[in-house]
Amino acid sequence: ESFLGPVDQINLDALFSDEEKALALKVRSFVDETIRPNIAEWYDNAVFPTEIIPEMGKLGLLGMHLKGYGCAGRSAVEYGLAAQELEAGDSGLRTFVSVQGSLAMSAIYKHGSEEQKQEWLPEMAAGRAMGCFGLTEPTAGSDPASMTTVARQDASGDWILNGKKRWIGLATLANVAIIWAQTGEIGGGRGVRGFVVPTDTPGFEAVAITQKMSMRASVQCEITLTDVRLPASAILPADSAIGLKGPFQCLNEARYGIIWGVMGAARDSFNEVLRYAGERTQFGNPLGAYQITQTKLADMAVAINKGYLLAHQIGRQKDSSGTTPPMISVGKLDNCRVAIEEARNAREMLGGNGITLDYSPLRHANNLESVRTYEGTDEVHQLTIGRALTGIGAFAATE
Ligand code: TGC
Repeated sequence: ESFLGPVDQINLDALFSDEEKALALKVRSFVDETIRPNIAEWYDNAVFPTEIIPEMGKLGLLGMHLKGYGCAGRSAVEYGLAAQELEAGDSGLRTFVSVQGSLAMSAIYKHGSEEQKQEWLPEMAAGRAMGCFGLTEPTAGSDPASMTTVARQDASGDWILNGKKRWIGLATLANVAIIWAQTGEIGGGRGVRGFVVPTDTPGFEAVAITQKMSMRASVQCEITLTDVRLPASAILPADSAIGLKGPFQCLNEARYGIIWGVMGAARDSFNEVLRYAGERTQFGNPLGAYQITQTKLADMAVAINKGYLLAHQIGRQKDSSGTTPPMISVGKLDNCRVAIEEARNAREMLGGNGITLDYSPLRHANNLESVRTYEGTDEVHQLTIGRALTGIGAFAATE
């Protein structure tokens, strides 16, 4: 049987090495033992379980694609496989791993000084320190170039940060925040720079956003920065971090993880409804004996098989000659679309039972509303692909 279970109708199993499959199964055991028995309660009570973070560190899941500094140095495909196993548990927990590894740690790894790397990466890889990534603002979502958080250097060389960030994962729990701020004129992408901000710095305040209907086993926050004073050494110094390409290179990593992650949520929804179709009897037969159920299951499996193929192709590409932003956009756009549609289809097939937390598909579908929106909405990715196809940027009406 395929390591991906019954959804694998095209021998996807053969695309992966024994080592890759062993890693996926190890992460699956962690999810089965630690996340599955508790996720309904965490979701219902809006709890993010910080106690499982050290175990994630031991499994090498934090910054797992980075090399050195206590990180696991795994391949892109292995990282993807781990992401889909985690998201089969819950998108909120995969999101933590993405924010920690692909955003906060990647920012330090790609753009940080040696001192910044030594100070933060080993602690973050072990799960002893948590990070967050502050790019989005209350009025700057799809258009981060319009950010109004500013960093100004005073005569002593210190940086002073002022502004607000919103929708920032894990900020109330984080020890360190990567804050992107405008050092030039507001409205210009090239003046954007990143700063390593210990969250106990005076003037840094994070408040959790409550009453969410999605990602309930995770925390999204608003950050207020009021005269946050940082030493000159707090800036991410690398040339690669000058301008918006600094954060965008980190977003590429997180978007890549999503391409795989959401397939885990789709696969879990499929497994749940396949099991149900075998057990639930109506009009004298199990639901699975009705043609209408079988055609739905078949369409779900076909869509999920294609999603895995897309993730696999982009993953192998990333491990060989690298990816381009449009490639990542193709995967993020379509795999999110497929995952949310299949999670909703699964909910529908579960009937009334599907609206409870006894079954995973509606929880997945609700989570995927966030996943589909963050790290670039459908439209941002469609327009990224459109720009690659036509050579014309169509993000702004005046472009
Ligand atoms: P544009 O002119 O296209 O680019 C500005 C500079 O960046 C470079 N670039 C990239 N570099 C690497 N990877 C990419 N994917 C890149 N895309 C662009 C580009 O070459 C240029 O470099 P240079 O050297 O010429 O300066 O920028 P634009 O302002 O026109 O924006 C284009 C657009 C719309 C695609 C971009 O703004 C975008 O991707 N918007 C979506 C933003 C987004 O995904 N936001 C989510 C943020 S995540 C977050 O804050 C919290 S969610 C996670 C959590 O905490 O839970």
